[in-house]
Amino acid sequence: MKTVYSADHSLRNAKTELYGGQLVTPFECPERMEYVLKRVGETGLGEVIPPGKFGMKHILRIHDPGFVEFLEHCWEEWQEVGYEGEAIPTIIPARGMQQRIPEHIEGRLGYYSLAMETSISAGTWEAALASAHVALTAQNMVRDGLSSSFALCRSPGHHAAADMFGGYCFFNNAAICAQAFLDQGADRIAILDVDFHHGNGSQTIFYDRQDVMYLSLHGDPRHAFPHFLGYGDERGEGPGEGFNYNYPMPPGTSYPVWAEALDDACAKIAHYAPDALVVSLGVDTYERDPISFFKLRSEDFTDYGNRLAKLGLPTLFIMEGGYAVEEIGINTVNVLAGFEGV
Ligand code: Q9C
Ligand code: ZN
Repeated sequence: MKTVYSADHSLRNAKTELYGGQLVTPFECPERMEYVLKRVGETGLGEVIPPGKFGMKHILRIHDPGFVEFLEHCWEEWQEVGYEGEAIPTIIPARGMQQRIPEHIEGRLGYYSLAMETSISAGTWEAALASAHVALTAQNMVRDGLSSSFALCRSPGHHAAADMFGGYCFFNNAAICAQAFLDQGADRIAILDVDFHHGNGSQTIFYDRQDVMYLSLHGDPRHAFPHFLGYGDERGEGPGEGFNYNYPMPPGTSYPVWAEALDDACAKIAHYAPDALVVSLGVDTYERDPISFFKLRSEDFTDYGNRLAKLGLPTLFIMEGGYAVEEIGINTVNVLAGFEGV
């Protein structure tokens, strides 16, 4: 399987994450990519290729133009008003407030954010843009007939909504690729999200549509980020009803229970018969992940890669989360090697 990778991810190197009332070094750090890339090389998974050039066209099929413009200029505007730290929102348009876009950067930052752990700093825009291009390059390879490809994306994407960033995500790479498949002639795409966290952005973007089925296995939102979406009774709305499936699971969930949910999701995907499968591949389900509470072991990742292959669908893997940095390479490549039956 070929991997698409851009060194431009390292342009995002935020110094601060608001966590437990403190500013800590972000869990979502550049070193993550080095470990995955190293493992791809060690295992001989396949060629590593750079992203191609795409304009903004595919990104703007998913994201609001005002949001994109905000991301591009946020850091310079933040500095212009004289703030010395990284850009962290302090107020958001909560219940009962106006959903109008303010002029001051503090207000615009709040308007376009869904969470407050993800600081914006120099290079964030460039890295997020490179990440979307990595995803689109891998998508193109599958569109052109490869049976699978791996987009080694950083920043991740599945929390990003049409006009909100957060949860370490800026552009929703999986959603952008699903829409690109459709725009290039596909009728149906399934997004299977195996990251520990619910992909609130991906769900929301396609919630009223039946041309993209979204299925997610994740930590129960009563106990886990993003806390305000990802319940089991969220099934889609309007024409999208019956095309959204959530599998929230409790703290301590280990592989047998998780794999049962996966098999159920795979049966639904098989019945839907999509033209391609997009896998939002987060490996923060790992037992030693520092911010998550599932108990998957490294060998479980190989097993589920194998189960995914049984669907027999053209498959685009998109990197999402995973914060046990030293094991992220092993766990990620185990899924891909399991898929290939190596
Ligand atoms: N107490 C992704 O995996 N903070 N994003 C969680 C836990 C945010 C995760 C705090 C986690 C975002 C792509
Ligand atoms: Zn995650």
